[in-house]
Amino acid sequence: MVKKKDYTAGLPDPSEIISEITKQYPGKIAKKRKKAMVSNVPEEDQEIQANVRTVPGIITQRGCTYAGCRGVVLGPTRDILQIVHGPIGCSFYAWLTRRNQTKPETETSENFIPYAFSTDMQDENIVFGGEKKLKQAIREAFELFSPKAIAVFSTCPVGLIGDDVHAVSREMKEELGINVFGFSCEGYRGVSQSAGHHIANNQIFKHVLGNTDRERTGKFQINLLGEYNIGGDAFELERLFEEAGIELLSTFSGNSSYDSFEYAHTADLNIVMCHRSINYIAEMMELKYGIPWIKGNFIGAGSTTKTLKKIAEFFDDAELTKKVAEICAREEAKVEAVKASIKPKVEGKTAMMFVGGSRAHHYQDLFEELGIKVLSAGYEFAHRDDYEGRHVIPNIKIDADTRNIEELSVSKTENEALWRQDLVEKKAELEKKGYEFSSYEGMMPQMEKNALVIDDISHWETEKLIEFYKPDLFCAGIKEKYVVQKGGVPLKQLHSYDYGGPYAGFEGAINFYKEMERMLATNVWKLVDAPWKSEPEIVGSMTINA
Ligand code: CFM
Repeated sequence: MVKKKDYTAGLPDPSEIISEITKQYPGKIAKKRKKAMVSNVPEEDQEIQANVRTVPGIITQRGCTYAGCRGVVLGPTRDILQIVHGPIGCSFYAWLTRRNQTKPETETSENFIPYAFSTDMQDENIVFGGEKKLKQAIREAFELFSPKAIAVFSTCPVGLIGDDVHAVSREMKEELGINVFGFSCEGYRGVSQSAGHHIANNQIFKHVLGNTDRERTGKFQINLLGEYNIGGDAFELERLFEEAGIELLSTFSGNSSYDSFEYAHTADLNIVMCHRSINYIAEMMELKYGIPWIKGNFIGAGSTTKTLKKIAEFFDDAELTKKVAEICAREEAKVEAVKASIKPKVEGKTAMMFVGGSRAHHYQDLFEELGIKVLSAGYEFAHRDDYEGRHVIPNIKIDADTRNIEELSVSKTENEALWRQDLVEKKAELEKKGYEFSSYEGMMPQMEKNALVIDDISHWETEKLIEFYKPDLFCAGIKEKYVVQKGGVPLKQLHSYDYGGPYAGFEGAINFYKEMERMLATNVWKLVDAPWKSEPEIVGSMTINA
């Protein structure tokens, strides 16, 4: 049974646990890992090491570049036929592994999400090249499904043997008369899936976004960037926008369609939800079309209200402002009623979260609403700006791994009709009044003093932190889930939501509160005794000190 610690007087200085953890590592590794651990002082600028290579063998939570491109950014899109060029194993990430939901317009509309398309490369293709097989696969897919667009994703061997997926895509585009484009998103291309986000952003921007100019269909047109419809999150947000009279043109990429990517440049405002995975498209759209972006968060009822009101403030329309206020008041009342019954049961509990590149921050709002204390948090693959805020971007050292990823040079569109001078002026005017555009403060300023912030946490560090903090809840993913739970601590998956959700918006907040009640207001975890406490285990030690 895990004995709980008392944190009512504040969080303990974590330097003791940092040195306990790092003393187990060989010297160089200890030095490197220490830079990724910060004892938080919210009002100070503190530097954390992020977006650098993982120490080999350390058991990271991270995924690969291909996963970030194919699985994360493009995965939720239903009608781009996505072919993975590589051995079949890589298609694990292409096969409904992220609980992306989608709602095609009609029953017969295209939806390729339930399929996994792969070239299934064999030894022979590795030795003699796989381009021929890829062409065949594209033709076969076209004949069978006649999609509007086909995307090709490179896995590690493709880059190693030098297959040119871009040349093949160009040739097939010509031959088939549909949009065909490729991604050089080999797993090894960057230090994590974050590189894959950037590559995905670049190629969508180059090959899709802006292809169709569409007539205006709504008075207030927005795009939602970095919302991936996990567990139906996007459906809840679509409901709110629709009622408010806000036209959601395109979501990148939850519940999205190819067409909506093509006309996304006709929006008036971009709302960035996951800053890590999609800030590139937001920035490029502003440079090319003059469309401004704001950071939003729809995780947490309070954040949802704040973001909706910020959108209304941007459009500055009396009717919209009134409608948004009405919706927020009505929904918040529903949320409050549920919160009133659940909060007393979970208030004062403690949580730790090590997730992705944005949720470790976003979910802190939901925990705050319930009075649950966040002891320690970190991202798997975020960059310093996601921790410390965008003001550090000019100071981030660009290393060889980052230089390896193409940085598109984007300039103002030559099509005068598409350049939104009106929005440029609106932005300048609102900024004078203190309205914030293009800004993100990052996770650390919101965290408590002495909270331990760790980037790219390892398995060993996870175990030591649980021993030290004895949290009531641990948030991570499926790889961590069962080890942590066998130790007597419930784990909430914040990637797939453990098949629950949605957790976004007001209905999402209610769902999350109920989930917290289920997980935290129970005595069942006290009955779990870790098997390794009573059964013999193998103990190893390091023999090198590199
Ligand atoms: Fe953005 Fe994501 Fe996340 Fe991410 Fe992800 Fe994800 Fe995530 Mo898993 S795009 S950074 S690469 S919010 S798949 S929908 S849950 S790690 S925190």
